[in-house]
Amino acid sequence: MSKTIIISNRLPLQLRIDNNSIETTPSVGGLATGMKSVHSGSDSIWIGWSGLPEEKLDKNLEELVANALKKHQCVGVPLTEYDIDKFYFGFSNNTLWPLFHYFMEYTEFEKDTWDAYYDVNQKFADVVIENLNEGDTIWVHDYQLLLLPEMIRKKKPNVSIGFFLHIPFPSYEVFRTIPYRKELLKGMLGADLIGFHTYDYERHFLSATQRILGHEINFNNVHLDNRIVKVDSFPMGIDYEKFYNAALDHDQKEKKEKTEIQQEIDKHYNAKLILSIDRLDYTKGIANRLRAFEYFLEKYPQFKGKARLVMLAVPSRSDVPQYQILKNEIDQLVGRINGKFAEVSWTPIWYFYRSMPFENLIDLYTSSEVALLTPIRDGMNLVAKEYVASRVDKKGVLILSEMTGASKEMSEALIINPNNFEEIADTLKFALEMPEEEQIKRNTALQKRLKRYNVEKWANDFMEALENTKTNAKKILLK
Ligand code: ADQ
Repeated sequence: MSKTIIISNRLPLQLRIDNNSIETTPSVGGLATGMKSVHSGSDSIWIGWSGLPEEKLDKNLEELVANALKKHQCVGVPLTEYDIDKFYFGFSNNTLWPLFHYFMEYTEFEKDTWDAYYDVNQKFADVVIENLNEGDTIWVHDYQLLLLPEMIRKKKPNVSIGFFLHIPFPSYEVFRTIPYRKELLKGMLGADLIGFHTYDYERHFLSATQRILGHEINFNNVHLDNRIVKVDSFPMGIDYEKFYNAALDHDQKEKKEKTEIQQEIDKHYNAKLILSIDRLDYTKGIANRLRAFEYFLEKYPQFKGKARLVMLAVPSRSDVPQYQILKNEIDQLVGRINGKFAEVSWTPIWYFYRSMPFENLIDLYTSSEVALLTPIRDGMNLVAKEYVASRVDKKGVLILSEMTGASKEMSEALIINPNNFEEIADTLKFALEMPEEEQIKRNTALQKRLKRYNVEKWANDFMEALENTKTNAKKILLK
């Protein structure tokens, strides 16, 4: 029986070694949820790193881990601490991540991290080949595995391969600066179908392919010597029902069942909440947001005591120096702004630096009158969609950076330039004063779209397009 093989850097579960036994907890991230419909059933496996470096595993533990993974239809790729350091923190997060988000000043080009990136992609390819049968379909995810499609194709020329990039693909002028640009493009072009969140990323990729590799492009088809690769956009959605239903349950909770955070929010009901949630990452525009909020309080002092920024930053990549610098900058900014404006009964910013359980995320989504999301660059931004899905009464205003993929589909949100503090301050005022009928009108339209294009539809659309790609490519080649 043919199967689908999903491949991503990390497997969709967390492993913990406890006294020679292995505990597994499923991941709750967007990708894990999104792929649920593809990964469920007996005809699919997921290949990725387990999160445990080789050095931590003796023969016995290795077997235990493999068995635990097998129960969840997962197969591990063995990575060493060196691999993680050079491939993950190195080339993936010090080269590709900043460059693809237009942070050229943070981008490092190091030969040893590139070599490790190549070697780890090869390790993934080896595990895939070991698990691959004739007729299987492969779906590779994200920027850590750009070389993988070609590596698989070399060994298995006829297999059907899809690739999806979760972050932006930068414009040609930025992409061309990377020394390994040809290798990276060729790696991706090993796929039959390459998917992006937006049409803009798709165009950037096609333009880079044409100018760097000289391939002929026909609409969104790249013509190679003996194959055609289709390039298309598939904007990722969310598990709409999960957020909507959780918000519905939340609203029906009796007072005594409320979480501590919710009780605290209820006590401060006289200040409207402006929410932001992101991983602590320089691409998310957290420092900008704080400065813009400070400017807002200066420009519109009538909101002192009447509005509060609730900022949740989830720790991320804290071994990378830029992330440590950013963390310090944010700590200082929050301290300074709170020190400057706080009154006995009101603190302008509530800042949480941690991951929160799902029910607390729902507390925040359902209690905030405004969501203020200001990334400098963001492939999609699922938080924007989760906020809107959680507004059961259809009230609430989404302010969203035009640099996010999500802004392309969410035109009823208030779209801002994250570098324009004047615009952010004015938009915040406008949002806090927006009449309820207008909020409801905007959210009704947004919810309708999010409900229809949910994450399951995204995954199914991609798989369907992958299935059709080979047939269509053959037709074009025969013409
Ligand atoms: P991320 O950069 O991680 O993803 P995002 O799309 O916002 O960004 O997804 C974050 C996810 O984490 C959301 O589903 C959110 O609910 C969850 N989350 C946030 N804070 C949390 C917390 N404190 N506790 C638990 N969960 C939390 C990358 C790209 C994005 C792209 C996605 C999907 O950078 O641009 O949208 O992949 O393709």
